[in-house]
Amino acid sequence: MMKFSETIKKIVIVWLVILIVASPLLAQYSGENDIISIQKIPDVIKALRGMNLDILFQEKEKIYIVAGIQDLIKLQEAGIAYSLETHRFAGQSAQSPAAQGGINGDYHSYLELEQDLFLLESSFPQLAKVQTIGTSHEQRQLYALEISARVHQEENEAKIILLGCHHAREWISVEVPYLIGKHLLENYASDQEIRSLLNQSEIWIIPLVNPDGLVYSIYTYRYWRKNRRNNGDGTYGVDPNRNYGYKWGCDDIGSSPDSFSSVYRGPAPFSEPETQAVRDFVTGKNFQVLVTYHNYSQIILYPWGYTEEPSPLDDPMHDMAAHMAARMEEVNGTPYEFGRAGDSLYLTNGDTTDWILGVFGVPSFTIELPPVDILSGGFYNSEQDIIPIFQENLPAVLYLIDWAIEEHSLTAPHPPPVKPEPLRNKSREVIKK
Ligand code: 0X9
Ligand code: ZN
Repeated sequence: MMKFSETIKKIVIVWLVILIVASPLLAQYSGENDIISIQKIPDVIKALRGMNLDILFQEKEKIYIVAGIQDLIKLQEAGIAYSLETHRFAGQSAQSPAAQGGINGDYHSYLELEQDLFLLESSFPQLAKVQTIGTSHEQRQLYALEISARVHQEENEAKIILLGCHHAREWISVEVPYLIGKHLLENYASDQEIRSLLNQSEIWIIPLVNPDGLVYSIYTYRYWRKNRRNNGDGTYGVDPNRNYGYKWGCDDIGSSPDSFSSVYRGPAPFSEPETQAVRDFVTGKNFQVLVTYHNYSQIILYPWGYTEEPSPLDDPMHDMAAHMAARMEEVNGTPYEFGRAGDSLYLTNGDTTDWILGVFGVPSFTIELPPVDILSGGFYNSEQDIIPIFQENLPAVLYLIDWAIEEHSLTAPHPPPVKPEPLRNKSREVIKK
């Protein structure tokens, strides 16, 4: 019979062997994916369809993909050859951002944003209010900043909502809505146009929908996209922009039922605390219009995303996007394309804008911020570009606030008719004349 101490020794050795063998796989599962390239040949393109891979960009002859271990296994099983490209793109992260504000430079971390939102509230107490609208998987607060003249009074005003950072690696999408809010507050007193807009509207800004993902992207793995749900099978993350409840998972084109996928749609519509918070916040607020910021591509997209067919609001949203693009280009000469999401980019289901239009009938836009492609930086924008990108996006928002005010005035119930005053002698005299 084996002695008790020998048994323990054997168990420990077996566990050590398991840990050593499994650790590279575990590292992969935690999200440390690679960039790979695949030759663009018709049979391969056909085979890639329906695999729901995280496609970064395409060149004439190659497709570049962010791939985790499960994706690599899938490709191997399908007999598709790939090359590792991670090192080729590592140089871009070295160029940006500089170290002055921590490893994320001038970009906001979760804590920096939290601090700056409360700073805006305390600097502009009559105009700004911060509200917690929910909590993420890892218990971070999800914040909404309300901006309006007489912010503490309940008023029946036009409402517009700006969202940022559904996708962790899209850092510029935090900055643009935050800086728009800051600009509106800092210029209310001096800028007649902004004063007039804020006197008649409420602007709601949720600059960081996916704080856990952002933290992971800053400190662990720059290309992380999803949130940080522990899927319980060794994989992490749900794509928040596949988790909204309209046409959720209607097919597997652009969203995936597989937990390892970077476009995993989650176990159920609105399964995620982050999307639940947006849903519960938006429901019942009667917004006139929504913008959600992403990057990259320099394009303004509107629903539908789940089909190539036009939505009932296709014409007005096309006109609005055209207006926005024209105003944006005037600022720095940056061209933004525009078009129907499912038609112009690719099909997806469960995204924010389809849900807003599908459930509330409200026009909604995805703005894919710069750069235009991966060769111009992809998910990286240099710190010097943060302000110009905000500046070129500002006139689009001013236009939308104005549009929302007009729309609200047409749809809001009119105030009760003023009771005519009894005619006084003087008036009678006038009538007599
Ligand atoms: O895929 C997305 O969620 C968005 N692009 S990103 O590169 N930022 O991830 C685009 C969503 C727009 N909707 C559709 N294309 N349906
Ligand atoms: Zn995105």
